[in-house]
Amino acid sequence: MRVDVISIFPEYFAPLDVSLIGKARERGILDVHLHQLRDWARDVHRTVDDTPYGGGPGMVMKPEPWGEAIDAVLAADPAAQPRIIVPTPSGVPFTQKLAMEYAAEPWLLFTPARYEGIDSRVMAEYGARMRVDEVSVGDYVLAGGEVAVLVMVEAVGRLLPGVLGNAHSAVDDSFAPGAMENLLEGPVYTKPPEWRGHEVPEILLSGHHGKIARWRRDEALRRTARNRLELLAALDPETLDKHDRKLLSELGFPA
Ligand code: 6GU
Repeated sequence: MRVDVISIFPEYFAPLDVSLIGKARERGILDVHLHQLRDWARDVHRTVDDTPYGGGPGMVMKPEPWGEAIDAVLAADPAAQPRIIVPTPSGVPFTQKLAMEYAAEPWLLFTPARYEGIDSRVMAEYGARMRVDEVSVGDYVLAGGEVAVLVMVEAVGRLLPGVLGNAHSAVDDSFAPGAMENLLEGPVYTKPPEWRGHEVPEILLSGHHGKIARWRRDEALRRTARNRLELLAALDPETLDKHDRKLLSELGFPA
């Protein structure tokens, strides 16, 4: 997968050199290209922002540098088109489902903004020619979209074939489609079996795979009920067995 990022802070993306994503890049699974937006500014001060039409606080990113920067990235492969992802707190929520969709794309272009965002005509211009998604990573406001891009590249990158080993697959992830859809993963343990008087739940030491799977599902249901009631409400009743229903009604959530 090719990933391009245009930003006034390309140095913000140093973490992409490290760990899982750094290794994926070394192995050629992920091809990251960082671009300095100011390289496409035309004045001596390399200005990329201006005051908002209609008044109000803050500054808006000018359309011309973004247009020229995006055109230059598109020209890298005129036969293909990237999916353009514009990080903004006003966007659609970034979810595991969207991460999986992006992981299936050959080419992503991220355009993280500073200030109050990018002149909306940039999204209109490219949105008429290709897919442009305005995406938010949560209900809070960051100082800029760069950290949101790091979040998305990490979530997408770990789903690329060959990035996680088989031993460490993404199928049991919280939010993964299938059995874990709308469920949070429960607690995990490793050696020693007792630490500061806290014991590992005995069932995990039993070697009884069926009972362990059932216990893990119970814990996932409990944790979801405790931390994310709205996810519990979104559970598909078709995916709940008799034991799930019994547990949920004991927790005070009759099916
Ligand atoms: Cl994508 N950008 C900014 N600046 N703030 C955010 C966000 C994005 N998602 C949540 N908050």
